[in-house]
Amino acid sequence: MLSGLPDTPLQPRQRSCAPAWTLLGCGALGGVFASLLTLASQPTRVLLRDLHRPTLNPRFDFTSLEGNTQLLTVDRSFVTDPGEIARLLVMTKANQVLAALRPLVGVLSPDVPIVLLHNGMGIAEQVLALFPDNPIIAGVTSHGAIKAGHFVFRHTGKGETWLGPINEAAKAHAEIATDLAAAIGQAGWDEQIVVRQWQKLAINCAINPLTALYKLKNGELASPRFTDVLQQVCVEVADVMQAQGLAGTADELLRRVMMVIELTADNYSSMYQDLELGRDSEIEAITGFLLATAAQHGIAAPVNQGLYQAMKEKSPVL
Ligand code: KPL
Repeated sequence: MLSGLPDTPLQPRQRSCAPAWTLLGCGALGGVFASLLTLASQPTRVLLRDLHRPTLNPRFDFTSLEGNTQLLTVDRSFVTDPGEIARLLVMTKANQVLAALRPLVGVLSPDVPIVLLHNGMGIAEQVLALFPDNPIIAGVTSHGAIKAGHFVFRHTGKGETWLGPINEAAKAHAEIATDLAAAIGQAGWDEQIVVRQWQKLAINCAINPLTALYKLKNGELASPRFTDVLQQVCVEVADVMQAQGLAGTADELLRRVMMVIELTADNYSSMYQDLELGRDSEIEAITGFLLATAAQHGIAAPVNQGLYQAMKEKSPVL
């Protein structure tokens, strides 16, 4: 062997220093997922905006479902200098996804899977246009979370999480759901993720505007006062789903809505929290998407239209 040369062959360049997960979006749910992944010893990094450039890695003050609070040091980097990324989990609000991802166009390697976990629909297709070669995965989750301060996160409700492929390239990445399940308790892979997205859309169309407009906890929607409006919202969503060629009845959607109302009874919906904090809500990606799709099929959706309008004007409808 020639002196000075390594005696083992050089390995092809790997993403050796890339953590298993890079999270974009450190709101309530992003903070809780980053905490749970860190606690499960899955190397996790959060991508922060330069605006919030802390010198040190942030310390998350995380309270679990059981009420245990602990401080977790979470690795961080910045959107402008993200470092190696193995898989990107995007947990911003629906209305921030595209702006958050734009700086990564031309930076993100085309084989890096992008997982989108936000409320509402219609965003994944736009992400695909920005990153046409990357595996794009859409997800739905009904976990409850609260951001109670700067890097202070509370896990307030255990929900279901489902992921599934938006494009062909994503179909080979079911292991992402398995890894996620090891940290958050349950996460499934569903090739027909679009059906689950619509079921979640129905839940958000029903729960989010009403809780935000009437300043209620999710559980308060179980009152008979809301029975008719919840039912009507589900009838309209089911009509649009059927027009889209998807199976879904109003009764089934209503059953799911009532189940989430019960399971997250003590939670404030994300739209309630957005409105209270004066932030933009996800109404466009939720009810706005439903109304746009209904219009394409010539379907009237007056109850959802009323809730949409009320959210725009921030005044209750009942
Ligand atoms: O997704 C939610 C949200 O608040 O956005 C639900 C499931 C309604 C839980 O609050």
